[in-house]
Amino acid sequence: MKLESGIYAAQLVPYTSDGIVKEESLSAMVERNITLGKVDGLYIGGSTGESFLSDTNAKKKVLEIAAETNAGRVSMIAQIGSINVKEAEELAHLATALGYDAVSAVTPYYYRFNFSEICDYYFRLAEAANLPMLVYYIPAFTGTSFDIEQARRLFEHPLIAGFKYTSGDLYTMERLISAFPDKIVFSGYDELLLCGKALGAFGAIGSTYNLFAHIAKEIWKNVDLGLLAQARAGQAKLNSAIQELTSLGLYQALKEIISISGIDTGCCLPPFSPLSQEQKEKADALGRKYEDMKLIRL
Ligand code: MN9
Repeated sequence: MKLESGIYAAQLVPYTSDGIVKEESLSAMVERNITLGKVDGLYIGGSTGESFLSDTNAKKKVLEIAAETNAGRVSMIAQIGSINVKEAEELAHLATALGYDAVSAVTPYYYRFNFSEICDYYFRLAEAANLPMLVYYIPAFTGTSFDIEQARRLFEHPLIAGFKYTSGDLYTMERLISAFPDKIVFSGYDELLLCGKALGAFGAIGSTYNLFAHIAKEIWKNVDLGLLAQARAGQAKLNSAIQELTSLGLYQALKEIISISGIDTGCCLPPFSPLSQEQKEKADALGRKYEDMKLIRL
Protein backbone atom coordinates (compact mmCIF):
# COMPACT_ATOMS: atom_id res chain seq x y z
CA MET A 1 0.00 0.00 0.00
CA LYS A 2 1.24 3.49 -0.67
CA LEU A 3 0.42 6.37 1.67
CA GLU A 4 -3.18 7.58 1.51
CA SER A 5 -3.99 11.23 1.94
CA GLY A 6 -6.02 12.23 5.02
CA ILE A 7 -6.16 11.84 8.77
CA TYR A 8 -3.60 9.70 10.59
CA ALA A 9 -3.76 8.95 14.31
CA ALA A 10 -0.42 9.32 16.10
CA GLN A 11 -0.93 6.08 17.99
CA LEU A 12 -1.18 6.27 21.79
CA VAL A 13 0.50 3.37 23.56
CA PRO A 14 -0.70 1.77 26.82
CA TYR A 15 2.11 0.97 29.27
CA THR A 16 2.13 -0.83 32.60
CA SER A 17 3.51 1.11 35.58
CA ASP A 18 6.79 -0.76 34.89
CA GLY A 19 6.95 0.58 31.36
CA ILE A 20 5.96 -2.64 29.60
CA VAL A 21 3.66 -2.38 26.57
CA LYS A 22 0.16 -3.71 27.28
CA GLU A 23 -0.04 -5.77 24.13
CA GLU A 24 -3.73 -6.65 24.02
CA SER A 25 -4.75 -3.11 24.87
CA LEU A 26 -2.48 -1.69 22.19
CA SER A 27 -4.02 -3.98 19.64
CA ALA A 28 -7.51 -2.91 20.79
CA MET A 29 -6.55 0.77 20.55
CA VAL A 30 -5.19 0.31 17.02
CA GLU A 31 -8.34 -1.57 16.04
CA ARG A 32 -10.48 1.19 17.54
CA ASN A 33 -8.67 3.83 15.47
CA ILE A 34 -9.22 1.84 12.29
CA THR A 35 -12.81 0.70 12.75
CA LEU A 36 -14.36 3.38 14.96
CA GLY A 37 -12.14 6.37 14.05
CA LYS A 38 -11.96 5.29 10.39
CA VAL A 39 -8.55 6.91 10.15
CA ASP A 40 -6.76 6.95 6.81
CA GLY A 41 -3.51 5.94 8.44
CA LEU A 42 -1.48 5.42 11.58
CA TYR A 43 1.78 6.97 12.74
CA ILE A 44 3.46 4.52 15.09
CA GLY A 45 6.21 5.21 17.62
CA GLY A 46 6.15 8.99 17.69
CA SER A 47 5.90 11.53 20.49
CA THR A 48 2.35 10.40 21.24
CA GLY A 49 3.55 6.80 21.57
CA GLU A 50 6.12 8.12 24.10
CA SER A 51 8.82 6.53 22.00
CA PHE A 52 11.50 8.90 23.27
CA LEU A 53 10.85 7.68 26.82
CA SER A 54 10.71 3.97 26.06
CA ASP A 55 13.30 1.22 25.73
CA THR A 56 14.23 -0.60 22.54
CA ASN A 57 12.13 -3.68 23.32
CA ALA A 58 9.02 -1.58 23.82
CA LYS A 59 9.66 0.32 20.56
CA LYS A 60 9.95 -2.95 18.66
CA LYS A 61 6.85 -4.46 20.28
CA VAL A 62 4.81 -1.39 19.40
CA LEU A 63 5.87 -1.54 15.73
CA GLU A 64 5.07 -5.26 15.62
CA ILE A 65 1.67 -5.17 17.29
CA ALA A 66 0.46 -2.20 15.29
CA ALA A 67 1.46 -3.83 11.99
CA GLU A 68 -0.08 -7.19 12.92
CA THR A 69 -3.34 -5.60 14.03
CA ASN A 70 -3.63 -3.38 11.00
CA ALA A 71 -2.78 -6.21 8.59
CA GLY A 72 -2.56 -3.88 5.61
CA ARG A 73 -5.90 -2.09 6.04
CA VAL A 74 -4.67 1.50 6.43
CA SER A 75 -1.42 3.29 5.61
CA MET A 76 1.26 2.97 8.24
CA ILE A 77 4.27 5.13 9.04
CA ALA A 78 6.90 3.97 11.55
CA GLN A 79 8.70 6.63 13.53
CA ILE A 80 12.14 5.09 13.93
CA GLY A 81 14.22 8.14 14.86
CA SER A 82 16.38 8.10 17.96
CA ILE A 83 19.59 9.81 18.97
CA ASN A 84 20.88 6.28 19.42
CA VAL A 85 21.44 5.79 15.70
CA LYS A 86 22.22 2.10 16.00
CA GLU A 87 18.83 1.61 17.61
CA ALA A 88 17.21 3.74 14.90
CA GLU A 89 18.79 1.54 12.22
CA GLU A 90 17.48 -1.60 13.88
CA LEU A 91 14.01 -0.08 14.01
CA ALA A 92 14.32 0.90 10.35
CA HIS A 93 15.07 -2.70 9.38
CA LEU A 94 12.18 -3.94 11.50
CA ALA A 95 9.73 -1.43 9.97
CA THR A 96 10.66 -2.68 6.51
CA ALA A 97 10.31 -6.32 7.49
CA LEU A 98 6.89 -5.59 8.99
CA GLY A 99 5.61 -3.99 5.79
CA TYR A 100 5.36 -0.35 6.85
CA ASP A 101 4.64 2.03 3.98
CA ALA A 102 7.08 4.70 5.12
CA VAL A 103 9.39 5.64 7.94
CA SER A 104 9.80 8.92 9.75
CA ALA A 105 12.54 10.13 12.06
CA VAL A 106 12.67 12.94 14.56
CA THR A 107 15.45 15.46 13.95
CA PRO A 108 18.32 14.40 16.20
CA TYR A 109 18.07 16.45 19.37
CA TYR A 110 19.78 17.41 22.62
CA TYR A 111 23.23 18.05 21.08
CA ARG A 112 23.37 20.85 18.53
CA PHE A 113 24.21 18.79 15.45
CA ASN A 114 25.21 20.70 12.35
CA PHE A 115 23.14 20.45 9.19
CA SER A 116 25.53 18.12 7.44
CA GLU A 117 25.29 15.71 10.40
CA ILE A 118 21.52 15.96 10.26
CA CYS A 119 21.52 15.12 6.52
CA ASP A 120 23.79 12.12 7.13
CA TYR A 121 21.39 10.89 9.83
CA TYR A 122 18.36 11.12 7.57
CA PHE A 123 20.08 9.56 4.54
CA ARG A 124 21.51 6.74 6.61
CA LEU A 125 18.14 5.88 8.18
CA ALA A 126 16.25 6.18 4.90
CA GLU A 127 18.74 3.80 3.30
CA ALA A 128 18.55 1.39 6.23
CA ALA A 129 14.79 1.18 5.72
CA ASN A 130 14.85 1.60 1.93
CA LEU A 131 11.42 3.19 2.33
CA PRO A 132 10.14 6.73 1.81
CA MET A 133 11.31 8.86 4.74
CA LEU A 134 9.29 11.68 6.29
CA VAL A 135 11.37 14.15 8.22
CA TYR A 136 9.71 14.57 11.63
CA TYR A 137 10.08 18.31 11.99
CA ILE A 138 9.25 19.59 15.48
CA PRO A 139 11.54 22.55 16.19
CA ALA A 140 9.87 23.49 19.49
CA PHE A 141 11.03 20.15 20.93
CA THR A 142 14.28 19.52 19.04
CA GLY A 143 15.58 23.09 18.90
CA THR A 144 16.40 22.71 15.20
CA SER A 145 14.59 24.38 12.34
CA PHE A 146 15.29 24.21 8.60
CA ASP A 147 14.91 26.82 5.89
CA ILE A 148 13.78 26.03 2.37
CA GLU A 149 17.35 25.68 1.06
CA GLN A 150 18.08 23.10 3.74
CA ALA A 151 14.87 21.27 2.86
CA ARG A 152 16.08 21.27 -0.76
CA ARG A 153 19.31 19.58 0.32
CA LEU A 154 17.39 16.93 2.23
CA PHE A 155 15.14 16.34 -0.77
CA GLU A 156 18.16 15.73 -3.01
CA HIS A 157 18.09 12.22 -1.61
CA PRO A 158 15.41 10.32 -3.53
CA LEU A 159 14.13 8.52 -0.42
CA ILE A 160 13.33 11.74 1.46
CA ALA A 161 9.64 11.92 0.62
CA GLY A 162 8.37 14.77 2.75
CA PHE A 163 7.84 16.24 6.18
CA LYS A 164 5.72 15.65 9.21
CA TYR A 165 5.56 19.34 9.86
CA THR A 166 4.89 20.20 13.51
CA SER A 167 5.45 23.92 13.72
CA GLY A 168 3.25 26.98 13.91
CA ASP A 169 5.33 28.65 11.19
CA LEU A 170 2.72 28.41 8.46
CA TYR A 171 4.68 30.64 6.11
CA THR A 172 7.50 28.10 5.88
CA MET A 173 4.95 25.31 5.58
CA GLU A 174 3.40 27.01 2.57
CA ARG A 175 6.83 27.68 1.00
CA LEU A 176 7.70 24.01 1.46
CA ILE A 177 4.49 22.79 -0.15
CA SER A 178 4.82 25.22 -3.08
CA ALA A 179 8.52 24.65 -3.68
CA PHE A 180 8.34 20.84 -3.71
CA PRO A 181 5.09 19.77 -5.36
CA ASP A 182 6.32 16.17 -5.70
CA LYS A 183 6.94 15.86 -1.95
CA ILE A 184 4.32 15.45 0.75
CA VAL A 185 3.72 17.43 3.90
CA PHE A 186 1.70 16.18 6.85
CA SER A 187 0.32 18.81 9.19
CA GLY A 188 1.48 17.96 12.70
CA TYR A 189 -0.35 20.37 15.01
CA ASP A 190 -3.96 19.30 15.47
CA GLU A 191 -4.70 22.89 16.53
CA LEU A 192 -3.76 23.99 12.99
CA LEU A 193 -5.43 21.22 11.01
CA LEU A 194 -7.68 23.60 9.06
CA CYS A 195 -4.74 25.90 8.23
CA GLY A 196 -2.49 23.03 7.14
CA LYS A 197 -5.19 21.54 4.94
CA ALA A 198 -6.03 24.95 3.46
CA LEU A 199 -2.36 25.39 2.53
CA GLY A 200 -2.31 22.06 0.73
CA ALA A 201 -1.05 19.53 3.27
CA PHE A 202 -1.28 15.93 2.02
CA GLY A 203 -2.39 14.65 5.40
CA ALA A 204 -2.48 15.36 9.10
CA ILE A 205 -0.96 13.30 11.90
CA GLY A 206 -2.06 13.92 15.46
CA SER A 207 -2.48 12.61 18.96
CA THR A 208 -6.02 13.90 19.38
CA TYR A 209 -7.18 11.88 16.36
CA ASN A 210 -7.10 8.84 18.67
CA LEU A 211 -10.31 10.34 20.02
CA PHE A 212 -11.46 13.01 17.56
CA ALA A 213 -10.84 11.38 14.17
CA HIS A 214 -14.43 11.95 13.18
CA ILE A 215 -14.30 15.72 13.65
CA ALA A 216 -10.84 15.89 12.09
CA LYS A 217 -12.14 14.09 9.01
CA GLU A 218 -15.06 16.50 8.88
CA ILE A 219 -12.74 19.54 8.99
CA TRP A 220 -10.65 17.96 6.24
CA LYS A 221 -13.68 17.29 4.04
CA ASN A 222 -15.20 20.73 4.64
CA VAL A 223 -12.00 22.43 3.50
CA ASP A 224 -12.08 20.27 0.37
CA LEU A 225 -15.68 21.32 -0.24
CA GLY A 226 -14.86 24.99 0.37
CA LEU A 227 -17.17 25.07 3.41
CA LEU A 228 -14.98 27.38 5.42
CA ALA A 229 -17.49 28.37 8.12
CA GLN A 230 -18.18 24.70 8.91
CA ALA A 231 -14.49 23.85 8.89
CA ARG A 232 -13.80 26.74 11.24
CA ALA A 233 -16.57 25.68 13.60
CA GLY A 234 -15.11 22.17 13.67
CA GLN A 235 -11.61 23.49 14.40
CA ALA A 236 -12.98 25.66 17.22
CA LYS A 237 -14.62 22.61 18.83
CA LEU A 238 -11.44 20.56 18.46
CA ASN A 239 -9.32 23.38 19.89
CA SER A 240 -11.58 23.83 22.92
CA ALA A 241 -11.18 20.12 23.62
CA ILE A 242 -7.38 20.31 23.14
CA GLN A 243 -7.25 23.23 25.57
CA GLU A 244 -9.29 21.33 28.17
CA LEU A 245 -7.33 18.10 27.81
CA THR A 246 -3.93 19.77 27.76
CA SER A 247 -4.65 21.38 31.13
CA LEU A 248 -4.89 17.84 32.57
CA GLY A 249 -1.95 16.32 30.64
CA LEU A 250 -2.83 15.54 27.03
CA TYR A 251 -1.73 11.92 26.62
CA GLN A 252 -2.92 10.94 30.11
CA ALA A 253 -6.32 12.55 29.53
CA LEU A 254 -6.73 10.94 26.09
CA LYS A 255 -5.93 7.52 27.58
CA GLU A 256 -8.31 8.09 30.48
CA ILE A 257 -11.20 8.96 28.17
CA ILE A 258 -10.52 6.01 25.85
CA SER A 259 -10.53 3.74 28.92
CA ILE A 260 -14.24 4.57 29.39
CA SER A 261 -14.85 2.41 26.32
CA GLY A 262 -13.53 -0.60 28.26
CA ILE A 263 -9.92 -0.75 27.03
CA ASP A 264 -7.24 -0.83 29.73
CA THR A 265 -5.19 2.09 28.41
CA GLY A 266 -2.59 1.85 31.19
CA CYS A 267 -0.15 4.55 32.19
CA CYS A 268 2.18 7.05 30.60
CA LEU A 269 5.91 6.59 31.03
CA PRO A 270 7.80 8.66 33.59
CA PRO A 271 8.61 11.51 33.90
CA PHE A 272 4.94 11.92 32.89
CA SER A 273 2.95 11.69 36.10
CA PRO A 274 -0.32 9.78 36.42
CA LEU A 275 -3.58 11.68 36.74
CA SER A 276 -4.83 12.20 40.28
CA GLN A 277 -8.27 10.85 41.17
CA GLU A 278 -9.67 14.33 40.77
CA GLN A 279 -8.06 14.77 37.33
CA LYS A 280 -9.39 11.37 36.27
CA GLU A 281 -12.88 12.43 37.20
CA LYS A 282 -12.45 15.67 35.28
CA ALA A 283 -11.23 13.76 32.21
CA ASP A 284 -14.16 11.31 32.47
CA ALA A 285 -16.59 14.23 32.69
CA LEU A 286 -15.01 15.80 29.62
CA GLY A 287 -15.29 12.48 27.79
CA ARG A 288 -19.01 12.27 28.59
CA LYS A 289 -19.46 15.88 27.51
CA TYR A 290 -17.72 15.26 24.16
CA GLU A 291 -19.88 12.19 23.67
CA ASP A 292 -23.05 14.20 24.34
CA MET A 293 -21.80 16.85 21.89
CA LYS A 294 -21.30 14.02 19.37
CA LEU A 295 -17.64 14.95 19.08
CA ILE A 296 -16.54 11.42 19.97
CA ARG A 297 -17.89 7.90 20.20
CA LEU A 298 -16.88 5.77 23.13
O1 MN9 B 1 2.51 14.28 16.75
C1 MN9 B 1 1.44 15.65 18.26
N1 MN9 B 1 2.62 16.21 18.78
C2 MN9 B 1 3.00 15.97 20.01
C3 MN9 B 1 1.71 15.10 16.92
O2 MN9 B 1 2.33 15.32 20.78
C4 MN9 B 1 4.31 16.56 20.41
C5 MN9 B 1 0.28 16.62 18.13
O3 MN9 B 1 -0.81 15.88 17.73
C6 MN9 B 1 -0.03 17.35 19.43
O4 MN9 B 1 -0.19 16.42 20.48
C7 MN9 B 1 -1.33 18.15 19.33
C8 MN9 B 1 -1.65 18.88 20.62
O5 MN9 B 1 -0.71 19.91 20.83
O6 MN9 B 1 -1.26 19.03 18.27
